[in-house]
Amino acid sequence: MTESEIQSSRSLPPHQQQVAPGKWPVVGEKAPRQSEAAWTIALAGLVEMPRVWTLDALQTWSQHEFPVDIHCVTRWSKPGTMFRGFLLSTLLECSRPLPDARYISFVARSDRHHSTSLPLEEALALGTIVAFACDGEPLATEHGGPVRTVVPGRYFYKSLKWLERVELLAEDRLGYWEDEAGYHNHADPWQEERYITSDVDRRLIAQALATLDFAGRDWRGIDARGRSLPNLNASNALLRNANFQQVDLRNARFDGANLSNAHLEGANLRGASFVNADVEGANFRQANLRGADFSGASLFGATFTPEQENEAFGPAQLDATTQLHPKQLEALTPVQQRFLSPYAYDAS
Ligand SMILES: Nc1nc2c(c(=O)[nH]1)N[C@H]1C(S)=C(S)[C@@H](COP(=O)(O)O)O[C@H]1N2
Ligand SMILES: [Mo]
Repeated sequence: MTESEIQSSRSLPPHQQQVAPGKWPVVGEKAPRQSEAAWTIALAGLVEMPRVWTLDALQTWSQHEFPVDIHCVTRWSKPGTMFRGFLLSTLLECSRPLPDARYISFVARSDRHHSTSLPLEEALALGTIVAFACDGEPLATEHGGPVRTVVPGRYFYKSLKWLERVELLAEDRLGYWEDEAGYHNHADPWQEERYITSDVDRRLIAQALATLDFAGRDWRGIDARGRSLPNLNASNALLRNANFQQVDLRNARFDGANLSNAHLEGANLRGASFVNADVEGANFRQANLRGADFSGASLFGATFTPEQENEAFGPAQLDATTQLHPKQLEALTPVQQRFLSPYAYDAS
């Protein structure tokens, strides 16, 4: 087979297009921070032994070739790109992550301290590479030279140019694009996880995420997993099929909002307000609902506790401060009714 036959035999993720041979678009920052200081790479955070290496030292480590299919979220792909370097796991072996380290953040030697993050386990399982060369040449500056990370199997914004710092964290710290532009934090191109919402003005969503003001917005299907949105104001917002799994939504206001079929599993909804909201079919398993107010909310088909064994999410947490009227339980399955009845009372 010729090279082009090999390339076309490989299927691309949905809605991606292969770049012309020899082409490689430059995306985002074009150059690292100007600095006289020697280039060093630090490994910090939740590790037994924090380390700092000079670039020269790292470059002497044994290197290998790794073929990678690049998929940029802006819809170009460059399959079969050959990166040269070593695996992230090699770097981590030297410092031994502590048991609490669940996330890894890569920070760039760039003016805006550009960064991106991944669950640590995922970064390792995907075979993240610390790369110094590409297709037989040292990495060009605009493509992250002298050293970048490459994460196979994720959109290319998870691959950081000009690596300066690797930090292990207990809690996730959203990366630059993920935070500023609403890029999806999971970024799997095969699932088209491009943006946390599909058809919204990105500046609008960036602004709303920064100010925590979703009031009255139509953001059906928004995927906000892994965010932290305490005190969010989402009154009267249209949030059907939204995904707020494991999101910090303490004291959030969803009064009058439409959350039908929304995913709120594991969310922290302590003190959240759902007054007159539509939460039909919404999933509240394992959510913290202490102090949450469901006055006047429509609960048809909503779930709060598993209906079967071995479900990923356990029962929600409620207590005497959760506001729920016995009448509201009538719209629920018997399993849900039995679970909720100790917490429902008539406050009038
Ligand atoms: N330091 C830094 N790394 C970055 C970016 C950036 O702006 N700054 N952009 C990301 C994005 S969105 C993409 S698609 C790739 C682009 O890499 P390239 O310019 O080598 O194609 O780098 C990623 N890493
Ligand atoms: Mo990108």
